[in-house]
Amino acid sequence: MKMEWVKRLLSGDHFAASKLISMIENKPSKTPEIMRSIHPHTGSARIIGFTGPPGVGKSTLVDRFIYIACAKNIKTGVIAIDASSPFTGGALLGDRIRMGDYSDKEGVFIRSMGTRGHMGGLAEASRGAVKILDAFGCDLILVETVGVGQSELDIVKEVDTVIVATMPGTGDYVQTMKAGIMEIADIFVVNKADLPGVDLVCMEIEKILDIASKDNAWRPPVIKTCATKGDGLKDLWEAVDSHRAFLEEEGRLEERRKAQIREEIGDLVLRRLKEEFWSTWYEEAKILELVDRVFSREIDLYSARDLILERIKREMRRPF
Ligand SMILES: Nc1nc2c(ncn2[C@@H]2O[C@H](COP(=O)(O)OP(=O)(O)OP(=O)(O)O)[C@@H](O)[C@H]2O)c(=O)[nH]1
Ligand SMILES: [Mg+2]
Repeated sequence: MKMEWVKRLLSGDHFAASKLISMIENKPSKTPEIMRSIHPHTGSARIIGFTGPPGVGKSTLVDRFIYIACAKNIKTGVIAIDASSPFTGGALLGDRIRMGDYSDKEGVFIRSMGTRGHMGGLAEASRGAVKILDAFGCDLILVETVGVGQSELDIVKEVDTVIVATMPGTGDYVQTMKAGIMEIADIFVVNKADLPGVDLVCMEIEKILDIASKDNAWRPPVIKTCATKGDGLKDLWEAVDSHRAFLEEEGRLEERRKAQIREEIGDLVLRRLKEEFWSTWYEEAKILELVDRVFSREIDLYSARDLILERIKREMRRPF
């Protein structure tokens, strides 16, 4: 049954793409088999991440990108992770793009994924969704993530180019960017350039870049946009193209993607180990016995840990 959906996906069936994403969202036990069968068909899409604090205009920027991509006949997929605002694509393209699971009119596939109902974790589900859209034949995949912190850092694990969006009046955000976000941004966007204070934010970012950028090979450009009017979008698109060209030099894209694969393998292994621990070990009488022994001061916590690890090592030889 799953293979049938995969076959339909590979032949470009929108509904199959939607169905398979639902499968990995709702039944993560099916994910390995799906991923195994689509893996040979992935790797050719360009993947761009849009991140930044709530309300800066990420969805509006993504909308604009969809619009440009459509005009260039680029098959585009969008994954919006935990985004609170809907796409306004309708306003841009009449009723040709509708927010929803799939829109098969213009070669655009849009999908929102929320934190709720993800048995296997949102990061894993969203990475899976990106791979499904890749196998589906999307040439361009846009990933929107909202929030500050982990979700922004997770984004680099799946994209080629990270666009960090800010807007005037986000001084605090710019300050926190020093911690972590500077390193992940390939391009900065200061959106809502129609509002006062835009140059100040640009200057702030440039100042931080002056101090932070040790690797001179790529200095993230800072682009001003007004997404609602479409101003600056051409510059942003060009910046993405330049970054792509940069990645394609000296094997950087390959290096980046291999680093991502490494991270993903690591995440999968750790998740599997955790599951094994919680499901099999934590409930076992054996651990309760260890708790008693630690409580009575017969052994200490670290010895208890080592005893468990020893046993896991032994028993891991059996299949999970
Ligand atoms: N003035 C102005 N408003 C904008 C601009 N871009 C987007 N907006 C508005 O800002 C609001 C938020 O835009 P979204 O695109 O939904 O922002 P977002 O970052 O996707 O928001 P979340 O998904 O909730 O994090 C909407 O009312 C937009 O119309 C802009 O360039 N200028
Ligand atoms: Mg949004």
